[in-house]
Amino acid sequence: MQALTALVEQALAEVGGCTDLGALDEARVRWLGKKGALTEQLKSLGGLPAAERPAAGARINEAKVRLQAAIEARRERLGREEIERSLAAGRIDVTLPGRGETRGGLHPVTKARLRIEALFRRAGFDVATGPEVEDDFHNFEALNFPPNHPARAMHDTFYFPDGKLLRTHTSPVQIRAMLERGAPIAVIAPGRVYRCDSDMTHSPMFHQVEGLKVGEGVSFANLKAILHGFLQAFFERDLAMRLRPSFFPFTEPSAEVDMSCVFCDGKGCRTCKQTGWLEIAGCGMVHPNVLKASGIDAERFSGYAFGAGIDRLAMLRYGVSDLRLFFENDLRFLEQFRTL
Ligand code: 2NL
Repeated sequence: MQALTALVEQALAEVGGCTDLGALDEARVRWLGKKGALTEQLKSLGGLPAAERPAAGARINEAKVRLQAAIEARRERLGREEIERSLAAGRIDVTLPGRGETRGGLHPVTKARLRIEALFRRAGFDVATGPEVEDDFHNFEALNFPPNHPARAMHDTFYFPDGKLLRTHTSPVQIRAMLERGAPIAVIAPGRVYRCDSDMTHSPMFHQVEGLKVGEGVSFANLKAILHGFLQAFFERDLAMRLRPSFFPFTEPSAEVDMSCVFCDGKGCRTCKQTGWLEIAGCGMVHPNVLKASGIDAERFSGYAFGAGIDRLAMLRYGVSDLRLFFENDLRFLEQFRTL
């Protein structure tokens, strides 16, 4: 009787000292398992006189039940503590501010191109695209460049071994459009062009937009109006435009397009080299030979065409001083064009 009481005290103390479910289960096996200390007590009942057996058995069973209840209570408490620990470890404070998502943005050259496309669409032009790998016919011959003419050398062309080339301007897109759709037609052709030329202000790949309108009675005055209207809309201000005589094989007459400097308003500054003017495009009336090579009746139809560098337009519009910034893709530069 004395021994059983001591045994139960020891068992309860051990159960109370268990700090995890594993240790508690080991204790249970030690005391109540098949070879457990209390189980052994029951087995030893056989050695008692028959008269004492019922009372002793009852006490041992009572001790067993008490211990089982203690183990169960301990198990419940340890289980609850474990759940609470894991909840505390994985706690998320939903009231904390988020880390935030930084938005991407369009490259300034893309922004300029989309702006140009929108403005010309509004003026009734379609936007056309075409291959960057071209053939001699679409890039030169149809544009009235005579074979072996020095103007071809002027374009610093990248040639492939099979005679194909990287287009030096987007004119071939317009030649293809005229061949496919005939006249009347009004298209612009924005895109990448390539010239074997690289320094501070020239990249071997740059972006050009050309425009072409062919119809009955299309005049040089129409050309001036569309160019001036475009420049004022693109730069969102009143600005002066002037034309200077020039030469291109594919237009006659031809002109260089200047606009009053957007930085000094024509007063003279570093950007315009104190002239008050910025050279912004080339233009002219489509040469009859070009119309003919494109399957258009040059007696009935006339047309104007122009070409401008998108990179340069983007530099002037967004105040970028160095062309190379457009091609380095430095995020510190590009981030400044993110729109919210
Ligand atoms: C410049 C000059 C120009 C054209 C491009 C053109 C296209 C066809 C027919 C006739 Cl299909 N002309 N394009 C005309 C005049 C000038 O570009 O300085 N570009 C950056």
